[in-house]
Amino acid sequence: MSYETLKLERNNGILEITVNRPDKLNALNATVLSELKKVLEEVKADGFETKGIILTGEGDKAFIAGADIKGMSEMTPDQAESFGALGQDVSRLFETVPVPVIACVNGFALGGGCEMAMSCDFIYATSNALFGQPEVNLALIPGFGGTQRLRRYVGVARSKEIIYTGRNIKIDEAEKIGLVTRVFNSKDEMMSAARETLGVVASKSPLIIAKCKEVINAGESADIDQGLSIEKSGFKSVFSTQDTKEGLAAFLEKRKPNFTGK
Ligand code: CO8
Repeated sequence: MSYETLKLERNNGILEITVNRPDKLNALNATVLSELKKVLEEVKADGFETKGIILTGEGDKAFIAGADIKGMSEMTPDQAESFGALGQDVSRLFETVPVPVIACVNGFALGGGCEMAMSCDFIYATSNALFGQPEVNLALIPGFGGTQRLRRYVGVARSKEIIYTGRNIKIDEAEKIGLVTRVFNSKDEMMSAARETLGVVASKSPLIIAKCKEVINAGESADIDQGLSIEKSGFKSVFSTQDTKEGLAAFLEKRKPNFTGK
């Protein structure tokens, strides 16, 4: 299957998705979003054939410079609602697909680009990365989840300051405020590190990683008692898996576990 606006590469179960519109700084139009949605829905249904995902942008200049401004300039309110819904669906798929997703941010991650990065599990970035929610400069508000997700990374007050001013966030600040998990000197270094991280995670039971992701995400909108209750149910549920029996037995038998995803 070939895509007009995405490049896909698979190595050892790790899927690398590169948004490929470098002449438009990888801006997200409806085609990019529809193609991302299709790929992510396939991963969701592939029974852990895919063990992890890397999302990045083509070239060194931009990860994703936002939603496509030209496209938005011609939209009616109803069309804007559908476009916003499509972007939100994609962001929700990155968030809920049952495998780890790393955003590898090279250059601009503005508006919808910052929002897509934040919907991944965590963000690796190069030292030339630039983040921001500049929507107010266009008399827009963030529409692919930025009003909800930025505060989960940086807190409510800081997210308001960033969104109200529409200012850029350079890498030192992005790292300091917890938006970015790790910083690299080059894109090659970042991609190697992301592959290595996902390789480590892929050596665990995919069921257990999926459960960790599900429980952590569910806790985002829960209070501490609800969150602990969700954790308790998750903890109980893994005891019905073969992988948990195998993990515990392998430790006791002083051997490496052989996880099957069952
Ligand atoms: N959309 C469309 N095209 C873009 C975008 C974009 N977001 N960003 C850059 N481009 C295009 C430029 O128009 C230009 O195309 P062309 O060569 O045909 O004129 C090409 O990419 C290269 O860009 P520049 O020449 O501007 O490159 P510079 O290095 O001079 O500047 C910047 C780079 C600073 C990143 C600049 O391009 C810029 O400011 N881009 C816009 C950034 C922005 O404001 N992003 C947020 C957009 S709004 C948004 O994302 C809302 C998300 C939620 C939507 C919900 C809808 C309901």
